[in-house]
Amino acid sequence: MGKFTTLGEHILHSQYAKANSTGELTHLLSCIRLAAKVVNSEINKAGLVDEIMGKMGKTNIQGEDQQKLDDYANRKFIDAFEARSQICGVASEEEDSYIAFEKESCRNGKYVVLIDPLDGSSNIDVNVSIGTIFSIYRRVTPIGSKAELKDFLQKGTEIVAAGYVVYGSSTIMVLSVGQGVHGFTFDPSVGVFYLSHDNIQFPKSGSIYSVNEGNYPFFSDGIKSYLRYCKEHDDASGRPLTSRYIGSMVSDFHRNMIKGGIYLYPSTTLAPQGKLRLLYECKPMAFLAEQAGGIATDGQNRILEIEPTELHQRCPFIVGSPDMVNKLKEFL
Ligand code: AHM
Ligand code: MG
Repeated sequence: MGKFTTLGEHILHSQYAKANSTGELTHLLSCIRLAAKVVNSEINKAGLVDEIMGKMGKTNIQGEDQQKLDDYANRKFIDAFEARSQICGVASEEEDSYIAFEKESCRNGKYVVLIDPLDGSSNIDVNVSIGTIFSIYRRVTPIGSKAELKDFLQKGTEIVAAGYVVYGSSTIMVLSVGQGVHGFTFDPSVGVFYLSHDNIQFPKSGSIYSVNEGNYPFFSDGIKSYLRYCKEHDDASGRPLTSRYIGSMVSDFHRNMIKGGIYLYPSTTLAPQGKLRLLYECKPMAFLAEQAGGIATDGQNRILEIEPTELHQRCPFIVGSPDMVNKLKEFL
């Protein structure tokens, strides 16, 4: 595809190239694009509009504070999904349970969406990059029925499409429908996402490691030795590495995928399953990582092959350039 290719054109092109494409996924992805634009516009007002800033004063099912923008983004995406008929249900990090849409047209939808509407929410109030993460699966229950839990508890190997939006110095949507990873930068003057990063590949190795090192005392001995290795001086292997941690996984992942690096949120003695959610955060990013030639693991298992047992399940997560992830594994 040439210069000035839009996200819409790219989606159409990738779907038309597929046999048996009914256009439903195309419509669904357009719906995500539209909701992302709406959320982007609201995020850009954070700090200007008082009501948007600050906490909602309530917590989600995982006991975390919900920010107003979390709630706004959550509603915008869910409303957009319900307004179209391609999906029968949605599971969101901000909802207690999954939502099975009642409308008959939705019950005839063949997809479900899992979403983290605003990842990195602790960064909202301080003008630091945040993002949206989504993944799309084909339902396993019969078309025409209401979505059920088993539609959402699928292995990552079943993902049909996944992506994220980074609301940063510019807004970018990064998407894969299983044919590589492509990035589209938003031009706010015309309201269009243009293809800016065609066929993104993780560099084989890199010089960046991203981790919340404040958790060091609670890491396993293997992770501690790996972090010491990252900081050792060794000219031949280009160490010490550079430490970069934004605290918005989407943004840390995005930078590492472009520049080469590794992101880790491992288990700790305080949180043996780590912090990140398998379904909303780890699997979609693992899908994108593998599509871009990277590796995503919990330390032992390929993330995409982990069988989920509950919606808000957490999972240790290590993702990045293949040589770096393989190096880390030697320490575990
Ligand atoms: P969130 O979805 O509630 O924002 O939490 C996920 C975020 C990740 O984006 C980020 O990498 C991590 O939590 C940061 O956690 P910590 O503050 O413990 O380093
Ligand atoms: Mg999140």
